[in-house]
Amino acid sequence: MTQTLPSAAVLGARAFAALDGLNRFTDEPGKLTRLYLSPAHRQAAEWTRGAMEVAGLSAFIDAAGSVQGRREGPTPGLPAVMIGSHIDTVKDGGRFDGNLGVVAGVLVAQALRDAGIALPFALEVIAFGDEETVRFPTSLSTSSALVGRYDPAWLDSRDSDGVVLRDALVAFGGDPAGIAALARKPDSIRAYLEVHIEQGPVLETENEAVGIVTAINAQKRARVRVTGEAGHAGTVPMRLRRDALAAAAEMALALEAIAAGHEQAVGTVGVFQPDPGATNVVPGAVDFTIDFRSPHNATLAEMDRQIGECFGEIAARRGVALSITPYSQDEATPMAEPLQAALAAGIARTGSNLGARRLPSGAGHDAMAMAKLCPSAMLFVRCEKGVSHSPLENMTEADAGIAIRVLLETVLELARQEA
Ligand code: HGY
Ligand code: MN
Ligand code: MN
Repeated sequence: MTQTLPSAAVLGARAFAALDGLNRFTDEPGKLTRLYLSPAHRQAAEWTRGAMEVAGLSAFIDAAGSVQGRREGPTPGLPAVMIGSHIDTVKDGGRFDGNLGVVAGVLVAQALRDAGIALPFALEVIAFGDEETVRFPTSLSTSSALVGRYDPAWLDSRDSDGVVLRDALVAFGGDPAGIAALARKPDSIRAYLEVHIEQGPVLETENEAVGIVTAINAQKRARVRVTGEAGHAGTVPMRLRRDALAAAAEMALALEAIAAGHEQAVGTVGVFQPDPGATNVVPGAVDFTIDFRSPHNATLAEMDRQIGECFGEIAARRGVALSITPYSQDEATPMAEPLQAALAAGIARTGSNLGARRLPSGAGHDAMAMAKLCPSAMLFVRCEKGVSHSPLENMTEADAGIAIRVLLETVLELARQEA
């Protein structure tokens, strides 16, 4: 068997062909919407399992809905180097967020198998299913299952249509009772590597194809409910109103001001649902979400305090009731230094013209969960104007190929270290 490895250009072409195949599966024709446990997620999981098998991995869809593929090392049961990302998307999302990292893992496995290169460890590829946590109020639930931090309360959570996660998981073909058994022992995974588009402008601005993630920002999300008093839009005098929407709007602007007050922090209201939502009715209630993040845990805690204080003051002044229900929180997560160095070595082996820019991640990733179990690292790839969570998300085939070749070289670097 030859020892030749495919060039970055060949890997890029393969990656784009694979992404075309994977991204046929959507819950909204004409858009890419693939929510956790939806019919499109099931189709995508089946496609991914097949692609893993073609690449020489034995693959299955696990109890939580992730797709796991594995090829043993010289003897069965050795610790694995795991390559992964997610195949769920946001609503009307981009083709590359998550999907690229899964395809990258499959192509690395295929290239090593085709070149007849045996590794001193097992190789695993995983496609997580609930990284976006768009459908249910969970937090990286499928990667949390792998690291033994699955919260059983998630099974009772409901999506916006009232569907219970447990029921959706059974309908998907998952097994709520089998989730606990997915937890891996810490020494069973030697390293977790994730390739992901940057979803920001730094690499493009600095004309770098790839970059090494130093840490993933701390983040917190909560559901907020403001309850006032519904009334006739034409007859209730302004001074007598307890308008829930006006109060919630003031809170949204307050979150924006709090985030703007902290260097590198961000704050977003992404969901905003007035009730009853009729033109001639003063809104009696509003449900909205808050998502706030910072590179520093202490700053996130201070923002949390400010939000509680500020929202409480607005509610008291306006005579409305307020409930804030946090559902997701992750500390700032540093990426393993030795794996950052291995990625830098992989970059150096891929192209002398490539930089090894280190940068933080403002976006969350499954690597935040995996880092609680094993050394984890991420390779960022340039994307057009840094746009993501949008159908305008784009990148070049050449950059995809460079990133996958870097990943391949990094796995070989870990193999050299092991030997
Ligand atoms: O929201 C995030 O940071 C990630 O894309 N789910
Ligand atoms: Mn992602
Ligand atoms: Mn995303």
